[in-house]
Amino acid sequence: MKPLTLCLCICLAFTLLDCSQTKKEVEVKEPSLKEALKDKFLIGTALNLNQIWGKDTLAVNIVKRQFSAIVAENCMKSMYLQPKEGEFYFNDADRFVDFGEQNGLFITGHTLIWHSQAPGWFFTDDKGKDVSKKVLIERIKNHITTVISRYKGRIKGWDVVNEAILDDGSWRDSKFYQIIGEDFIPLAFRFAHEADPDAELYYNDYNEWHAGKRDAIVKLIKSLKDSGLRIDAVGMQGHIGMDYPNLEEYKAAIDAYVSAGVKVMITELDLSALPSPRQKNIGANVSDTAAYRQEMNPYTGGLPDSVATAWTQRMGDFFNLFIANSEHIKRVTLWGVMDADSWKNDYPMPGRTDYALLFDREYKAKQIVKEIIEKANANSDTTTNSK
Ligand code: 9MR
Repeated sequence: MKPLTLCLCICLAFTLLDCSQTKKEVEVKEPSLKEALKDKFLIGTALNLNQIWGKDTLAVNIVKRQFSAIVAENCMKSMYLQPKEGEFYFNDADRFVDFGEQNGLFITGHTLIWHSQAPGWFFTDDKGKDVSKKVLIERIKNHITTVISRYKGRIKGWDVVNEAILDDGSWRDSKFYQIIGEDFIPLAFRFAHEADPDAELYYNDYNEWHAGKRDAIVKLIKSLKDSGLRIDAVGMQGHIGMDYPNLEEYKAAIDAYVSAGVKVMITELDLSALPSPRQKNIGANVSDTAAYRQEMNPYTGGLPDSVATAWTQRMGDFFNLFIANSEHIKRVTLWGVMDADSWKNDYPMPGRTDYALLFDREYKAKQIVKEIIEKANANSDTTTNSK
């Protein structure tokens, strides 16, 4: 090699080395959500199977870097954990819990008793008829005891009952309710506590800012407490839209739950950027779907700047609320890592392109991530957290 070429090669090598060092430093120095929010609340995400099994490495890197808590999006629901009576399938859930422990993440179990994604056998006998109250209570007990005991001391908190109350405050007419009556809730909390007395226990629901539902949940919390049962927090699913709910309603609900003597967790946060087929009560009722309409899917080629700005502003307003109330909020969990994986692409209307989460379809952090970090840092001298 000629001396000039050699010299050029060495210079290039140093330049490349220098660049990669600078990049490394930038990566190391860039603050993360979990660091910025560590004195406020846990910041979590739901994991899907590709993430749990390490296939989606880009998402896994985001989870490790940005989040301090995880929940399984689907694999711990009863239809997956106990597809046939007495036959449990724990492979995915085991892997999920291992992942959480290996990465020092707070692990929540979701969800023990839910009308949706429950296996059909749970409620019926071998002739297809509804089982008796006694049999259903036995099945609930067996499911809860088996699942919680397996992860005793490792899963720190459980969504014990999910979505048992409707927006107007009446009981959901689920099989649990039809066969057992409202007692299925205290029973589930009792069985959960007996299986792991140290685990935190939660009631989780959507639209909990609706006054009717809010008041019914407050009543439920009080009655559980009056019966000497453990309930640590209410999980407020945060399936929100650009025009619902308003921040005052949401704040009033947080205050109501806190006054009833529990912590609050924002458990399934996503903000749909799309128009909603119904007003104000979209929530997450799995059966409230609408047929696809082209005009309801306006942003297939990307969000226009004005909508992206409004989205960032609105998500930022919610994080301002969470940070201002962090004394009472234990955890804020996003319902997924990046936009392409969000269930909102198919709910309430299938086949749309939504932009509901903090990371975009290229796995890039959206502007809001930087803003949340700034908000947390700006607030860090003013709030102390006892959690
Ligand atoms: O995000 C979940 C989606 O992948 C499933 O198809 C759906 C089935 O009902 O459940 C979704 O998660 C739900 C969560 O477990 C409970 N609250 C409402 C969520 C959205 O339906």
